Amino acid sequence: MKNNTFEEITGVMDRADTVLILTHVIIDGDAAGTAAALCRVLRARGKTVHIFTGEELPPNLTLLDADCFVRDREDLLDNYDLAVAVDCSDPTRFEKRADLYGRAALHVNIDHHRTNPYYAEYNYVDPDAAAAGEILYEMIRRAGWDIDVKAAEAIYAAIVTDTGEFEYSSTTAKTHRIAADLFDLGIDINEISVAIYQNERKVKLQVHSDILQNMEFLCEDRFVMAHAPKELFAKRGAVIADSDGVIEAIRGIDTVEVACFAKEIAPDEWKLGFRSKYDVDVSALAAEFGGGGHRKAAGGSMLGSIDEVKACLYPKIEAVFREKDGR
Ligand SMILES: [Mn+2]
Repeated sequence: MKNNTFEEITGVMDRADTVLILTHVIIDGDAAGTAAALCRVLRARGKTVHIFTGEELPPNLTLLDADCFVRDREDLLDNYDLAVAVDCSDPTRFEKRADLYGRAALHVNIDHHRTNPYYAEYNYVDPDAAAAGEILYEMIRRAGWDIDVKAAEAIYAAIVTDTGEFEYSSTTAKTHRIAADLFDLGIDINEISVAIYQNERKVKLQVHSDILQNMEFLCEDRFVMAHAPKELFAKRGAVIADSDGVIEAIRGIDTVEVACFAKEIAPDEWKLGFRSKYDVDVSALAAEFGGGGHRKAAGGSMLGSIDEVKACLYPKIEAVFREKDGR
Protein backbone atom coordinates (compact mmCIF):
# COMPACT_ATOMS: atom_id res chain seq x y z
CA MET A 1 0.00 0.00 0.00
CA LYS A 2 1.88 2.95 -1.32
CA ASN A 3 0.85 6.48 -2.18
CA ASN A 4 1.06 7.68 -5.73
CA THR A 5 2.71 11.05 -6.18
CA PHE A 6 0.64 14.22 -6.40
CA GLU A 7 1.92 14.58 -9.98
CA GLU A 8 0.68 11.11 -10.96
CA ILE A 9 -2.76 11.88 -9.56
CA THR A 10 -3.15 15.35 -11.05
CA GLY A 11 -1.84 13.89 -14.31
CA VAL A 12 -4.63 11.30 -14.31
CA MET A 13 -7.16 14.05 -13.58
CA ASP A 14 -5.80 16.21 -16.38
CA ARG A 15 -6.12 13.40 -18.92
CA ALA A 16 -9.81 12.83 -18.06
CA ASP A 17 -12.56 14.79 -19.82
CA THR A 18 -15.38 13.65 -17.55
CA VAL A 19 -15.00 13.22 -13.80
CA LEU A 20 -17.40 11.91 -11.18
CA ILE A 21 -16.62 12.83 -7.56
CA LEU A 22 -17.95 10.60 -4.79
CA THR A 23 -17.60 10.74 -1.04
CA HIS A 24 -18.88 8.93 2.04
CA VAL A 25 -22.54 8.65 3.05
CA ILE A 26 -23.82 10.93 5.81
CA ILE A 27 -21.86 13.65 4.08
CA ASP A 28 -19.94 16.05 6.33
CA GLY A 29 -18.06 19.31 5.91
CA ASP A 30 -14.76 17.75 4.87
CA ALA A 31 -16.40 15.43 2.34
CA ALA A 32 -18.62 18.13 0.82
CA GLY A 33 -16.01 20.88 0.94
CA THR A 34 -13.23 18.80 -0.60
CA ALA A 35 -15.58 17.53 -3.31
CA ALA A 36 -16.86 21.03 -4.13
CA ALA A 37 -13.36 22.48 -4.31
CA LEU A 38 -12.12 19.73 -6.63
CA CYS A 39 -15.21 20.13 -8.80
CA ARG A 40 -14.65 23.88 -9.24
CA VAL A 41 -10.96 23.53 -9.94
CA LEU A 42 -11.47 20.81 -12.57
CA ARG A 43 -14.37 22.65 -14.22
CA ALA A 44 -12.15 25.70 -14.57
CA ARG A 45 -9.80 23.39 -16.48
CA GLY A 46 -12.58 22.64 -18.97
CA LYS A 47 -13.76 19.29 -17.66
CA THR A 48 -17.28 18.02 -17.15
CA VAL A 49 -17.48 17.29 -13.43
CA HIS A 50 -20.31 16.09 -11.20
CA ILE A 51 -20.52 15.26 -7.51
CA PHE A 52 -23.13 12.65 -6.68
CA THR A 53 -24.07 12.39 -3.01
CA GLY A 54 -27.37 10.54 -3.19
CA GLU A 55 -28.52 12.69 -0.24
CA GLU A 56 -29.27 16.33 0.57
CA LEU A 57 -26.48 18.56 1.82
CA PRO A 58 -26.97 19.50 5.49
CA PRO A 59 -28.35 23.06 5.72
CA ASN A 60 -25.12 24.42 7.22
CA LEU A 61 -23.19 23.32 4.10
CA THR A 62 -25.41 24.84 1.45
CA LEU A 63 -22.96 27.73 1.06
CA LEU A 64 -20.88 25.27 -0.95
CA ASP A 65 -21.45 25.70 -4.65
CA ALA A 66 -24.77 23.93 -5.15
CA ASP A 67 -24.24 23.61 -8.92
CA CYS A 68 -21.54 21.02 -8.35
CA PHE A 69 -23.88 18.61 -6.59
CA VAL A 70 -26.14 16.44 -8.75
CA ARG A 71 -29.31 15.26 -7.05
CA ASP A 72 -30.84 12.82 -9.51
CA ARG A 73 -29.12 9.92 -11.17
CA GLU A 74 -30.83 10.87 -14.46
CA ASP A 75 -28.70 14.02 -14.54
CA LEU A 76 -25.46 12.02 -14.51
CA LEU A 77 -23.55 10.84 -17.57
CA ASP A 78 -23.71 7.14 -18.44
CA ASN A 79 -19.97 6.81 -18.08
CA TYR A 80 -17.10 8.84 -16.69
CA ASP A 81 -13.43 8.73 -17.61
CA LEU A 82 -12.53 9.00 -13.95
CA ALA A 83 -14.12 8.57 -10.52
CA VAL A 84 -12.45 10.44 -7.65
CA ALA A 85 -13.31 9.40 -4.09
CA VAL A 86 -12.57 12.01 -1.42
CA ASP A 87 -12.64 11.53 2.37
CA CYS A 88 -14.03 8.01 1.88
CA SER A 89 -12.26 5.46 4.09
CA ASP A 90 -13.76 2.42 2.46
CA PRO A 91 -15.66 1.64 -0.78
CA THR A 92 -18.59 0.24 1.26
CA ARG A 93 -19.24 3.85 2.28
CA PHE A 94 -20.42 4.61 -1.27
CA GLU A 95 -23.39 2.39 -0.37
CA LYS A 96 -26.01 2.65 -3.16
CA ARG A 97 -23.56 4.51 -5.41
CA ALA A 98 -21.07 1.63 -5.64
CA ASP A 99 -22.20 0.86 -9.21
CA LEU A 100 -21.35 4.42 -10.31
CA TYR A 101 -17.88 4.14 -8.83
CA GLY A 102 -17.33 0.74 -10.43
CA ARG A 103 -18.46 1.90 -13.86
CA ALA A 104 -15.84 4.65 -14.23
CA ALA A 105 -12.85 3.74 -16.38
CA LEU A 106 -10.27 4.74 -13.75
CA HIS A 107 -10.30 5.54 -10.04
CA VAL A 108 -8.55 7.90 -7.62
CA ASN A 109 -8.78 7.73 -3.82
CA ILE A 110 -7.79 10.81 -1.76
CA ASP A 111 -8.26 10.33 1.96
CA HIS A 112 -6.90 10.77 5.48
CA HIS A 113 -8.38 7.77 7.34
CA ARG A 114 -5.71 5.43 8.70
CA THR A 115 -7.78 2.34 7.87
CA ASN A 116 -8.09 3.17 4.16
CA PRO A 117 -7.27 -0.02 2.18
CA TYR A 118 -5.99 1.80 -0.95
CA TYR A 119 -8.94 0.64 -3.00
CA ALA A 120 -8.31 2.61 -6.23
CA GLU A 121 -5.72 2.35 -9.03
CA TYR A 122 -4.35 5.71 -7.85
CA ASN A 123 -4.28 6.46 -4.12
CA TYR A 124 -3.13 9.20 -1.81
CA VAL A 125 -3.84 8.54 1.85
CA ASP A 126 -2.26 10.67 4.58
CA PRO A 127 -3.47 9.81 8.09
CA ASP A 128 -1.57 12.81 9.46
CA ALA A 129 -3.64 15.25 7.40
CA ALA A 130 -6.27 16.98 9.53
CA ALA A 131 -8.76 16.87 6.65
CA ALA A 132 -9.02 15.47 3.15
CA GLY A 133 -9.28 19.12 2.13
CA GLU A 134 -5.74 19.68 3.38
CA ILE A 135 -4.40 17.00 1.02
CA LEU A 136 -6.40 18.33 -1.92
CA TYR A 137 -5.14 21.86 -1.31
CA GLU A 138 -1.51 20.76 -1.41
CA MET A 139 -2.13 18.64 -4.49
CA ILE A 140 -3.74 21.52 -6.41
CA ARG A 141 -1.02 23.94 -5.32
CA ARG A 142 1.71 21.53 -6.43
CA ALA A 143 0.07 21.28 -9.84
CA GLY A 144 -0.09 25.08 -10.07
CA TRP A 145 -3.82 24.98 -10.77
CA ASP A 146 -6.00 28.04 -10.08
CA ILE A 147 -8.03 28.12 -6.86
CA ASP A 148 -10.85 30.67 -7.08
CA VAL A 149 -12.42 32.18 -3.98
CA LYS A 150 -15.33 29.71 -3.96
CA ALA A 151 -12.97 26.75 -4.10
CA ALA A 152 -10.87 28.33 -1.35
CA GLU A 153 -13.97 28.72 0.82
CA ALA A 154 -14.89 25.07 0.20
CA ILE A 155 -11.44 23.92 1.31
CA TYR A 156 -11.67 26.16 4.36
CA ALA A 157 -15.08 24.64 5.20
CA ALA A 158 -13.52 21.16 4.89
CA ILE A 159 -10.68 22.02 7.25
CA VAL A 160 -12.59 24.05 9.83
CA THR A 161 -15.22 21.33 10.26
CA ASP A 162 -12.86 18.32 10.37
CA THR A 163 -10.57 20.01 12.91
CA GLY A 164 -13.44 21.09 15.19
CA GLU A 165 -12.56 24.70 14.44
CA PHE A 166 -8.81 24.01 14.76
CA GLU A 167 -9.34 22.43 18.18
CA TYR A 168 -8.66 18.71 17.63
CA SER A 169 -5.16 17.33 18.09
CA SER A 170 -5.04 16.53 14.35
CA THR A 171 -4.55 20.29 13.81
CA THR A 172 -0.96 21.15 12.92
CA ALA A 173 1.14 24.15 11.96
CA LYS A 174 0.56 23.08 8.35
CA THR A 175 -3.21 23.23 8.88
CA HIS A 176 -2.89 26.83 10.01
CA ARG A 177 -0.53 27.70 7.14
CA ILE A 178 -3.06 26.37 4.64
CA ALA A 179 -5.83 28.36 6.38
CA ALA A 180 -3.64 31.47 6.12
CA ASP A 181 -3.18 30.82 2.36
CA LEU A 182 -6.94 30.56 2.01
CA PHE A 183 -7.36 33.93 3.75
CA ASP A 184 -4.91 35.37 1.21
CA LEU A 185 -7.14 34.01 -1.56
CA GLY A 186 -9.93 36.26 -0.24
CA ILE A 187 -12.32 33.96 1.64
CA ASP A 188 -15.16 35.65 3.52
CA ILE A 189 -14.63 34.28 7.02
CA ASN A 190 -17.76 35.82 8.50
CA GLU A 191 -19.97 34.39 5.77
CA ILE A 192 -18.49 30.90 6.28
CA SER A 193 -18.66 31.02 10.07
CA VAL A 194 -22.26 32.20 10.12
CA ALA A 195 -23.32 29.62 7.53
CA ILE A 196 -21.66 26.70 9.30
CA TYR A 197 -21.85 27.58 12.99
CA GLN A 198 -24.49 30.23 13.59
CA ASN A 199 -27.22 28.65 11.60
CA GLU A 200 -28.90 26.13 13.94
CA ARG A 201 -32.59 25.34 13.91
CA LYS A 202 -34.04 26.02 17.34
CA VAL A 203 -35.31 22.43 17.57
CA LYS A 204 -31.69 21.28 17.71
CA LEU A 205 -31.05 23.23 20.89
CA GLN A 206 -34.33 21.94 22.31
CA VAL A 207 -33.18 18.37 21.61
CA HIS A 208 -29.82 19.10 23.25
CA SER A 209 -31.63 20.48 26.26
CA ASP A 210 -33.77 17.32 26.51
CA ILE A 211 -30.73 15.06 26.28
CA LEU A 212 -28.75 16.99 28.90
CA GLN A 213 -31.56 16.27 31.38
CA ASN A 214 -30.59 12.57 31.50
CA MET A 215 -26.81 12.89 32.04
CA GLU A 216 -25.39 10.33 34.44
CA PHE A 217 -22.02 10.59 36.12
CA LEU A 218 -19.68 7.85 37.29
CA CYS A 219 -16.20 7.58 38.85
CA GLU A 220 -16.22 10.91 40.71
CA ASP A 221 -17.72 12.69 37.68
CA ARG A 222 -14.81 11.65 35.45
CA PHE A 223 -17.26 9.79 33.18
CA VAL A 224 -20.52 11.14 31.82
CA MET A 225 -23.17 9.41 29.78
CA ALA A 226 -26.25 10.83 28.07
CA HIS A 227 -28.69 9.13 25.73
CA ALA A 228 -31.43 9.92 23.24
CA PRO A 229 -34.28 7.45 22.77
CA LYS A 230 -36.13 7.52 19.45
CA GLU A 231 -39.20 9.12 21.01
CA LEU A 232 -37.15 12.09 22.19
CA PHE A 233 -36.60 13.07 18.54
CA ALA A 234 -40.16 12.22 17.52
CA LYS A 235 -41.64 14.39 20.28
CA ARG A 236 -39.77 17.44 18.98
CA GLY A 237 -40.22 16.68 15.28
CA ALA A 238 -36.43 16.44 15.16
CA VAL A 239 -33.99 14.14 13.37
CA ILE A 240 -31.11 12.15 14.84
CA ALA A 241 -28.59 14.62 13.40
CA ASP A 242 -30.08 17.23 15.73
CA SER A 243 -28.18 15.49 18.53
CA ASP A 244 -24.82 16.21 16.83
CA GLY A 245 -22.54 18.14 19.15
CA VAL A 246 -24.05 16.84 22.39
CA ILE A 247 -21.11 14.55 23.03
CA GLU A 248 -18.56 17.35 22.66
CA ALA A 249 -20.67 19.51 24.98
CA ILE A 250 -20.72 16.92 27.77
CA ARG A 251 -17.02 16.15 27.36
CA GLY A 252 -16.53 19.87 27.98
CA ILE A 253 -17.56 19.50 31.64
CA ASP A 254 -14.50 20.32 33.77
CA THR A 255 -14.27 17.04 35.70
CA VAL A 256 -15.07 14.78 32.73
CA GLU A 257 -12.32 12.71 31.11
CA VAL A 258 -14.49 10.31 29.09
CA ALA A 259 -17.95 10.95 27.63
CA CYS A 260 -20.44 8.60 26.02
CA PHE A 261 -23.53 9.53 24.07
CA ALA A 262 -25.97 6.81 22.97
CA LYS A 263 -28.60 7.41 20.31
CA GLU A 264 -31.35 4.98 19.40
CA ILE A 265 -31.19 4.62 15.61
CA ALA A 266 -33.79 1.80 15.45
CA PRO A 267 -35.91 0.27 18.22
CA ASP A 268 -33.49 -1.09 20.83
CA GLU A 269 -30.51 -0.44 18.56
CA TRP A 270 -28.05 2.04 20.04
CA LYS A 271 -25.18 3.80 18.40
CA LEU A 272 -22.58 4.70 21.01
CA GLY A 273 -20.17 7.60 20.60
CA PHE A 274 -17.15 7.94 22.86
CA ARG A 275 -14.92 10.98 23.44
CA SER A 276 -11.83 11.27 25.58
CA LYS A 277 -10.19 14.42 26.88
CA TYR A 278 -6.76 13.18 27.96
CA ASP A 279 -5.09 9.79 27.67
CA VAL A 280 -7.92 7.22 27.89
CA ASP A 281 -7.98 5.41 24.54
CA VAL A 282 -11.68 5.22 23.70
CA SER A 283 -11.06 3.27 20.49
CA ALA A 284 -10.33 0.24 22.73
CA LEU A 285 -13.62 0.80 24.53
CA ALA A 286 -15.46 1.15 21.22
CA ALA A 287 -13.92 -2.12 20.02
CA GLU A 288 -15.77 -3.90 22.82
CA PHE A 289 -18.97 -2.65 21.17
CA GLY A 290 -18.04 -3.87 17.71
CA GLY A 291 -16.67 -0.52 16.61
CA GLY A 292 -13.49 1.50 16.59
CA GLY A 293 -12.08 4.86 15.68
CA HIS A 294 -9.44 7.16 17.05
CA ARG A 295 -7.91 7.44 20.55
CA LYS A 296 -10.02 10.48 21.43
CA ALA A 297 -13.09 9.84 19.30
CA ALA A 298 -14.62 6.46 18.58
CA GLY A 299 -17.94 4.69 18.23
CA GLY A 300 -19.66 1.33 18.51
CA SER A 301 -23.14 -0.11 18.78
CA MET A 302 -25.28 -2.41 20.91
CA LEU A 303 -28.71 -4.02 20.81
CA GLY A 304 -30.99 -3.91 23.86
CA SER A 305 -32.63 -1.44 26.20
CA ILE A 306 -30.72 1.59 27.44
CA ASP A 307 -30.52 -0.07 30.86
CA GLU A 308 -28.86 -3.08 29.26
CA VAL A 309 -26.41 -0.79 27.46
CA LYS A 310 -25.50 0.90 30.73
CA ALA A 311 -25.22 -2.42 32.58
CA CYS A 312 -22.72 -3.54 29.96
CA LEU A 313 -20.81 -0.26 29.72
CA TYR A 314 -20.52 0.97 33.29
CA PRO A 315 -18.35 -1.88 34.66
CA LYS A 316 -15.99 -1.39 31.70
CA ILE A 317 -15.73 2.31 32.51
CA GLU A 318 -15.00 1.56 36.15
CA ALA A 319 -12.29 -0.87 35.06
CA VAL A 320 -10.76 1.73 32.75
CA PHE A 321 -10.37 4.23 35.59
CA ARG A 322 -9.23 1.55 38.07
CA GLU A 323 -6.46 0.60 35.66
CA LYS A 324 -5.58 4.23 34.94
CA ASP A 325 -5.24 4.94 38.66
CA GLY A 326 -3.21 1.78 39.19
CA ARG A 327 -5.74 0.31 41.61
MN1 LIG B 1 -12.41 13.95 6.79
